[in-house]
Amino acid sequence: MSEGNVNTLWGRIIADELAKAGVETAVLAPGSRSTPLTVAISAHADIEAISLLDERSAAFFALGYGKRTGRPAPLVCTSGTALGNFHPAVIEADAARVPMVLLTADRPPELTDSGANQTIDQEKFYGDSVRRYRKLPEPEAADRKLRSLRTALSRAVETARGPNAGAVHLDVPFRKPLEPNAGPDDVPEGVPDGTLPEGFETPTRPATAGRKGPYVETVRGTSRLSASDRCALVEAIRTAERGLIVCGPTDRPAPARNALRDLSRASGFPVVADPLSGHRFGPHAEAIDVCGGYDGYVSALETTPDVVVRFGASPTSKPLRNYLRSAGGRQFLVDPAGGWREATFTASDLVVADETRLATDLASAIDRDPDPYADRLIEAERAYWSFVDGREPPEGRVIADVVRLAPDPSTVFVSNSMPVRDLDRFGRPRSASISVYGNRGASGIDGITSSALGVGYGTDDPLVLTVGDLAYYHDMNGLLAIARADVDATIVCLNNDGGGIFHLLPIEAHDSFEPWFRTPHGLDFEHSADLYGLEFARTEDRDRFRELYTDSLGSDGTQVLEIETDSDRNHDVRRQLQRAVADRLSDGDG
Ligand SMILES: Cc1ncc(C[n+]2csc(CCOP(=O)(O)OP(=O)(O)O)c2C)c(N)n1
Ligand SMILES: [Mg+2]
Repeated sequence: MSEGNVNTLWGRIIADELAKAGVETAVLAPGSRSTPLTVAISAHADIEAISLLDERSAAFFALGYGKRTGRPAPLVCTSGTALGNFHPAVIEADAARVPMVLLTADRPPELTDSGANQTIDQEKFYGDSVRRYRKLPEPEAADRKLRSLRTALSRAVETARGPNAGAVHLDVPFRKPLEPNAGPDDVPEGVPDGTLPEGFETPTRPATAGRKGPYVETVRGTSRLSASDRCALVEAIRTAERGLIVCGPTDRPAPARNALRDLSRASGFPVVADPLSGHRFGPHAEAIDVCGGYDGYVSALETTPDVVVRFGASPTSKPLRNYLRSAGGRQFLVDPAGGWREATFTASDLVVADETRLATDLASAIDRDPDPYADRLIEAERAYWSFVDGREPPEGRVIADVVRLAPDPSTVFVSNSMPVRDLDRFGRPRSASISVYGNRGASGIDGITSSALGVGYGTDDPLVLTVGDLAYYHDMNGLLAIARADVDATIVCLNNDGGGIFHLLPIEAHDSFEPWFRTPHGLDFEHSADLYGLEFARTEDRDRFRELYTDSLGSDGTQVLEIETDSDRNHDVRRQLQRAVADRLSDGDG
């Protein structure tokens, strides 16, 4: 580059500071006002920039990447409606605590409310869905302003990462010229030949000169209970008559697997693991009793625990949530961010502490034998799996196979609606390292494909996406990321021609059910695979699916495997099975 102006300088400092703060990937959507950001970030040697064209899909892709890696992939878009398309993913990031950094380009302030083209009010655009909003000042090559810019960027990355992770929104105004052409004489020497001006390249504070890393280094401790608060918890666990550990959804296993294993062994409390908790699958599932079939049998259990230790967000399973509500006893909700994620309001204690630290501390202070309730739960778990194996409804069977046949290690993304519920009910715990993700923060069926591909971009594991047909339809634009980000996936699309989940609701009995709720569409998705150059196969047969699935996992490229199902029949079998399981458990066949 031979030229530059103050916007070029501003963009380069932003890119440089993001990289120093640990950013390795950024997602850029095309547009003009964001030119200084796009040019600088795409040219930065330490940032892998991905160009995605639809802002809604781009934002979900960045969300997926943030879920898998725990690091934000900054998003760049132009001014106007473009930033509106980030909003659904920002909502999910807020609810599910996913790190994101949004850099929305804006017009100069005097154009707000002027009728100027593509100019909208971008101030606090995402309301309370972001952890922080900052409008950056207009670019200027002044020392203090540039220090403020670096501080804002390094803090944005840190704030986005947690402990209450979420999105940080930086609105970035630019006035023309936006391209890296020579502008008015407003930058110091050095910019025109492509380097940052001396003094702006590294922090100018003498004490940190030459330090690598971000302009502001953040050191964060882990929160730990005081000895007396810990004692109270130890006492409650030690004297429990019937104890249980519940692990709800979270993107990083919390507590860490070994710490959970130690706590379960020391307390004698069995573990109930949501499929999105990071604890349903993994080597620890061999060392301790991990229960995964509860969604199918917990409502039939007569006994409830009197002490429950709960980690993560509220469980996906409604039967489990109802069971915990009916338990009533002492329930400890552990949340390092001090949030409240328990909508039945039965938890009695909020424990604000790091989950791993807490589990390790408790494990070293307790030595309690399993109680008869633990034995009963484990017995029900064993009986459940041996009974349902081979009796699953058609869609549940596919999901059971998806995790049963997934390689070790692998990463599975599961869509909302029936896929996540079926995984909860039919995904049997395994000792293989299968990392499962979903968008359960706000449970949208938008952005599923993009989120999955973003997750896949953040790992070397083979990637599987299990998705319903409406969710697949919703984010077909997201398929573009397969080529543009070079991600391979096995996409299992359960096509029941509409929203099968609505069969679970009383609206099923009304005339409006079919046209307005189940909404059959009759789309042939093979065309979508053709459009994006993907392989496509369709089957109704279980054995054929298994074959296609294992072949896909063992080959390069992306395959879309469509399984045709009849949602009516699927729900009939699901209901019958539920009744049969309940009868069996209450017969004491255990
Ligand atoms: C963005 C968004 N719009 C609407 C909904 C409401 N909704 C929940 S599930 C569902 C149907 C999903 O259908 P599909 O993906 O085919 O899964 P299935 O129910 O058949 O398992 C709808 C419309 C939602 N959760 N998110
Ligand atoms: Mg469907």
